[in-house]
Amino acid sequence: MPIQQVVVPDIGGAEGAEVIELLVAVGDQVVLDQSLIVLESDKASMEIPATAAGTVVELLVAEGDQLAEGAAVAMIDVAEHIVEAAPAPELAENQAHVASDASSADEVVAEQEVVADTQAPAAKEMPVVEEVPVASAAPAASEEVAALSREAAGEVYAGPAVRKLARELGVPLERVKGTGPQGRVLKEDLQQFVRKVIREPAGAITGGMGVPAVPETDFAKFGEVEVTPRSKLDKLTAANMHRSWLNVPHVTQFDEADITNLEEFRAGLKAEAERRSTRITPLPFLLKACALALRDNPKINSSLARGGEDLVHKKYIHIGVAVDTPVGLMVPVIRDVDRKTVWELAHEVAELASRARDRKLLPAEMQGGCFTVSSLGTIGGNGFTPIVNTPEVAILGVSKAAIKPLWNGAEFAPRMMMPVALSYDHRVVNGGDGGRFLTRIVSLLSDIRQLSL
Ligand code: CAO
Repeated sequence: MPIQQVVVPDIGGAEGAEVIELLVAVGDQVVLDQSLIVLESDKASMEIPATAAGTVVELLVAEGDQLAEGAAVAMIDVAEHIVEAAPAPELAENQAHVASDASSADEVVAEQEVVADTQAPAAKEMPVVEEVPVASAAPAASEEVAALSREAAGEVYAGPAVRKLARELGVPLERVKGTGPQGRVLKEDLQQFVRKVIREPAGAITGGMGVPAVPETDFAKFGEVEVTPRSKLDKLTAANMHRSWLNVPHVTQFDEADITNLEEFRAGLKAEAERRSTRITPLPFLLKACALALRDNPKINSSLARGGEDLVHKKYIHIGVAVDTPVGLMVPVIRDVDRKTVWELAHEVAELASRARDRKLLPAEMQGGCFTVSSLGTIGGNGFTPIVNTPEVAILGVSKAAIKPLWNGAEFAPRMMMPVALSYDHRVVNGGDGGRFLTRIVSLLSDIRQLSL
């Protein structure tokens, strides 16, 4: 039977990625597209799938290996008798096991670009690092001297990814105790350093104005508890939200869009949607409205650069859509929304959301967003304040539409009203900009004929 080599495919621009988990062993039978290993790069994690069904006869990688595009992963003895699409019962069971593991901390999932760099790992992931009293921003004098002399002597060993992360976090590498071979500073060491700094009493960090740590509580003292490790994606999202919350002065503005006519129009598209094997929800109309409003309000389509000295105006309109998945939040990005039809957008949202839930998104598919839409329309609630997905400067939160009485000048008429909330970065967007932008979106949704203009 032919032997097929599985290689690392295009991993979306990642220069090198570490093997962090082997999902199969030699002798395992695999189906087409079954994940073989999990790779983690600086920016994202992804699973490398089998390119054929068969038996794994050789695994060419080990945990910790660094791989680039084209690197050999495994050899598969291609078995013609194995049904490629539908897994055999025992394989299905195996896959269910893999899926149910998805909530464990060891499971790694693709992650959005913006959350990738500052994760604070859970205690169980921490390497054992001896207590070093240098975690505050004001280390003792002797440590300062030691750090400076290490720096001066060029003695800090760290890879380019760790150096980049340290630069982004503003951590002087020479102050981080490396636990790798020959004292090499690892990503975990940086994370440990940052974690310790964050946990230092506020006074130690900034002389009284830092973020006070929340003390740990022994919840078991008050009743039965169960402790589960958080998924990597959850922790990454938490780190990103925290960073955005601390950096961005948020303002949230609320409104309601009268989508009665949109809903009538959408109901009339159901048959056509079936013919096209797709579903049409309010979301693609929303995306279209956002794209037009972004085009008309370029400040919302910008990002801060050079520490706030410059504003980068993007001439493209790429919009991220928050997708709720069993392992956490992901934000695939739809490119050139302004140039796509509502049908194209409906198809793409469904396709990206489905691949997000299957953890098949490439890192590049979660990068480059200019603005984000977070829809809780199916879940309920009449409003929420979304957190800006930095370095974007605004995000739209959509809540569940409901029929409400609206005064039309003569009487109250039942109208389908959809609550929308725009959070924005007040360093860039002023109330007037935000107000104009949100009003434009509401106006476009209330009269969708304008979407075609
Ligand atoms: N009000 C009322 N009904 C709504 C609605 C709204 N604002 N938005 C969607 N719906 C309806 C849809 O029309 C659909 O009903 P019909 O089939 O009868 O038309 C139904 O709800 C289900 O929609 P959907 O969720 O399958 O599809 P979607 O296009 O609205 O959303 C996606 C796709 C990927 C955004 C969504 O599945 C999802 O993951 N949402 C959660 C995002 C999230 O977690 N945000 C919070 C991030 S911050 O923590």
